[in-house]
Amino acid sequence: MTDLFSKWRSGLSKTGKAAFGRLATLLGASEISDETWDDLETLLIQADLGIETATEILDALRRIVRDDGLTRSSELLTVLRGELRQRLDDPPALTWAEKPSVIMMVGVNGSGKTTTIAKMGRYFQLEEKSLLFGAADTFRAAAVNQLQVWGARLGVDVISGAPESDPGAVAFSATQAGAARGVDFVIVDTAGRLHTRFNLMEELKKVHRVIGKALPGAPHAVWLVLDSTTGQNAMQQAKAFKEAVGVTGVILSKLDSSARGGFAFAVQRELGLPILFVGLGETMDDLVPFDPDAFVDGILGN
Ligand SMILES: Nc1nc2c(ncn2[C@@H]2O[C@H](COP(=O)(O)OP(=O)(O)OP(=O)(O)O)[C@@H](O)[C@H]2O)c(=O)[nH]1
Ligand SMILES: [Mg+2]
Repeated sequence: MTDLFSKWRSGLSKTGKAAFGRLATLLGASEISDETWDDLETLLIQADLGIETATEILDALRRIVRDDGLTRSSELLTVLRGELRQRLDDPPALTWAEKPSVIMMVGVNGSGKTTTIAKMGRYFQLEEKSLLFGAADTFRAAAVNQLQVWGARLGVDVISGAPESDPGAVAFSATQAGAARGVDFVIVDTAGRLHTRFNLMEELKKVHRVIGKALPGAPHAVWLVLDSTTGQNAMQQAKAFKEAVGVTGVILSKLDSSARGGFAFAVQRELGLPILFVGLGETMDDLVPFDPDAFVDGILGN
């Protein structure tokens, strides 16, 4: 547990230093003034909370300050911590009724899908689950290779097709193979695509449908990997993917590289999708279940 906590802490150090770190100075030992409010507003927006969330939090803080008669700006920090925490849901417990459970990974180019699949593999293996990967990113030969390298390290078989073969066909074979072999999980990698590219989004829908043909009820989860450093722009992507393939959960990658971090709040508010895991680095051990308390502590510091 201590280990996991320090991972959050060090993973979020960039956000802590850059966006939220200035809070300590801002909310020093002074009286609350108009300037405090102005600075706080700027800071929350810069931290990528999104205008709506930032405004809501400021309104709530003003109300509490008025009702409780707070005068010291240092007292605001505690209130802020509570307001931030309250806006994040605990991730739902994941339950897997089917064997295999098929998970499809989607997202724009370079968001971290393939790396996250390796991390998921590691995560499930620690839970003593068996896996199979499907390399349905047939767009680039290097993509299949990348997954195979991770597969070899983990000892997970990778089902792939010939270069430039149909991604649906690969997803179909992987799902069927997973069922035939009786593994616990099949994780299907897909090619990164811009949410604005109509044909590519249609192709993704087809991959989704074909998985369902290979195994009725599959995929059992569709996880969207969002790059935390993208900030508010990722919201449009997320909505498009959600609409196209019924995303069931979000993974925030590269939270360790993000200087903002407030993105998680916007995801929670605007997408109505649970944040399940976060990526805090590039190795296969750098995936942790989303923990709202650790997250808020990590960005605000203690
Ligand atoms: N720092 C950091 N880097 C990450 C994280 N997740 C992924 N990366 C890096 O981001 C880059 C892209 O990751 P990929 O997993 O290849 O992304 P992808 O979504 O599969 O990319 P495409 O298949 O091209 O769409 C790689 O250099 C990864 O090492 C993370 O949580 N933290
Ligand atoms: Mg990839």
